[in-house]
Amino acid sequence: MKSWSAPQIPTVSGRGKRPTVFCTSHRGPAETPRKLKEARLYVCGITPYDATHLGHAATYVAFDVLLRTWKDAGVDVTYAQNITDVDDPLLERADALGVDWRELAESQIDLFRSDMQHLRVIPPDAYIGAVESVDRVVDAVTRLLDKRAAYTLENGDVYYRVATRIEPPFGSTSRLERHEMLELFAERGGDPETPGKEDPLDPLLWRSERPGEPSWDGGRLGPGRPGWHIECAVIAHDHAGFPLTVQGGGSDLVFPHHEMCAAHATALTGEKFAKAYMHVGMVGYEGEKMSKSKGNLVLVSKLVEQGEDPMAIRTLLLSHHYRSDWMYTDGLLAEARTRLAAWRAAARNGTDPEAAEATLRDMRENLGDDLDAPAALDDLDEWADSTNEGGTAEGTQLIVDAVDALLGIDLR
Ligand code: 5CA
Ligand code: ZN
Repeated sequence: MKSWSAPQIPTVSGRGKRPTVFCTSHRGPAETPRKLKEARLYVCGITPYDATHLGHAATYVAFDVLLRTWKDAGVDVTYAQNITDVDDPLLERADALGVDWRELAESQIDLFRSDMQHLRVIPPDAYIGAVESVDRVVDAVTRLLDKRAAYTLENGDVYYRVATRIEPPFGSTSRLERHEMLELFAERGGDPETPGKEDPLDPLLWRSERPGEPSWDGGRLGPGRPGWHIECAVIAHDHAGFPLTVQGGGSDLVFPHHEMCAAHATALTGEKFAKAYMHVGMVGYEGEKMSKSKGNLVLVSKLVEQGEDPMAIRTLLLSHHYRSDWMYTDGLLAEARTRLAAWRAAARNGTDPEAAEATLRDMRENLGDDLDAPAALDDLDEWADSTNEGGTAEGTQLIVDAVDALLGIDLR
């Protein structure tokens, strides 16, 4: 699938630190090799039916900062992202709107691309849809059946057996208790009640053809369509490779999605799925998580259409640590706008080159420490307060380039 145009990234003198990131599975800092030279990043992409709200944007901007921090540290990154361009919520939404599901997906992916471009998010190297991966999914599900890691119900639906012995074992990604897993599975797209399943937690791998639903040739599986978790396991395998250095997404994906992706991947290949799992906190609005079902969406495209500067939106997103949950308010966006204006005003003044170097060092230090973007923005506030006569254009140039390269905020 076509992605979007990459923003220019200026080169900045010196090197940043390889960032330590908090890993959900370790419940602490991920074990990142000090000499990490190459990284494989997979970030769960959108289901194209309600793009792009500020929660989505917060997630992709957070991984964009990881990518930028890695690049600044000289790490070579292979980055893949999927698009869940066929799944229940998309089909249901298309039905409700009375439009073709393919048209809905296409228009929402277009919107997402333009939003990512406005927010200066670096595109993945591989941007891959579920639909274009059906053959690979069929192959993977067939192999899981052959390995007895999956079974077929009478109606032709294929399920993964969570009891399959794998190393690391099922449950080591989320480290939840079984009762917590059962609760989340039911809440987040799982079907614990389906009769005939061996374990209520067993997730769907292949949904056999139903009247009125799209389907593809599944070979031995019969016609049908892919389950959600196997889609990401297959795309991550083919386009980034195992073990991923970081598997990422919002915290709503910890269970079941990332647990199941890891289980499928390991059952298929014998390899560990990811060395680290990075999860972004949930953005909410008016007291609840931002989501289509709650009807409380603040869309990036709407804000931009109303004349909002995308760099103010980016500043707003970066002023919250990626792991925190937070509530959007219009006041927060106004604050971000004011801060951005102060930095831009400062960029018109000269900066003492030594002070510029010190600001760059501080920003690199803060981003190296679990991607502390809010602290890096505080460094910019300090810089903006201290620019004045006696400074040079070179000093300012260094800051402007650094803010662009590291934080993706264009102060020009
Ligand atoms: N297609 C799947 C992933 S394979 C999916 O979850 N799509 S999504 O459109 O629902 O979400 C896209 C990304 O945004 C996911 O990483 C998800 O975790 C994240 N996300 C969704 N809602 C929020 C929110 N309110 N705050 C922060 N991140 C969110
Ligand atoms: Zn995913």
